[in-house]
Amino acid sequence: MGQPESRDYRGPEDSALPPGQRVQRGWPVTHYGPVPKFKPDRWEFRVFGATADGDKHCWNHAEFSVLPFSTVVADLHCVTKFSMLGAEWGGVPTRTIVDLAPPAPGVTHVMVWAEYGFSANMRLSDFTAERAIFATHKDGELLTAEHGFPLRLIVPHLYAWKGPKWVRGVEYMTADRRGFWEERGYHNLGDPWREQRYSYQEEPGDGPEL
Ligand SMILES: Nc1nc2c(c(=O)[nH]1)N[C@H]1C(S)=C(S)[C@@H](COP(=O)(O)O)O[C@H]1N2
Ligand SMILES: [Mo]
Repeated sequence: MGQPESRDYRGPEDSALPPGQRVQRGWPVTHYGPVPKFKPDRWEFRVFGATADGDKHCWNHAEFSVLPFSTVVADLHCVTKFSMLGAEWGGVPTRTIVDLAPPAPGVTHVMVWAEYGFSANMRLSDFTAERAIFATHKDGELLTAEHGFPLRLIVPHLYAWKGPKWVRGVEYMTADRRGFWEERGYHNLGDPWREQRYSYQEEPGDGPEL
């Protein structure tokens, strides 16, 4: 077989590689801005916005580190067209966070926040997808600083800009709002299987007015 294979299988209609993507050897580093320095005593993970109980939920680094750990195998698709297939991500499933800090009934979307104000929006259903995970590890090793240490989000079925590195929290929202790249020309939904790369491809209903 000449084609790279993903270790996870999504369904008969899917090939391993979304349209227009190619596999790149190694693991490129892609992000906007500088790599933040991790300050363990100041780090906090916050769930806020429209929570069920109206309170903010916070974990310091020690508290976050003892949340139940699990692993998923998932691909990473960058909109600049490289994909990395079959990585094993270890960390805390997004569903665990949602169980511990449930959203209010009217929540439809989340904004995931990272250091320096980087953000990515997605539907609550995308955020709570089965394999979505706040990752601390890749292939059994701690993430490096440039790949998002101490924590990054992986949402396997969306383009990788929807997975902030250096993530610090989640805002529950009762309406959609654009994140950092979604305000800057990238598609509000970002499904690589539909090649939803740029905002000019959006159809009515795909996202808030630009
Ligand atoms: N905080 C932050 N996270 C980010 C980005 C960014 O600019 N800032 N870029 C995203 C993009 S476009 C991609 S492709 C992936 C790249 O992850 P990698 O550098 O580990 O390959 O990180 C995503 N997470
Ligand atoms: Mo990207």
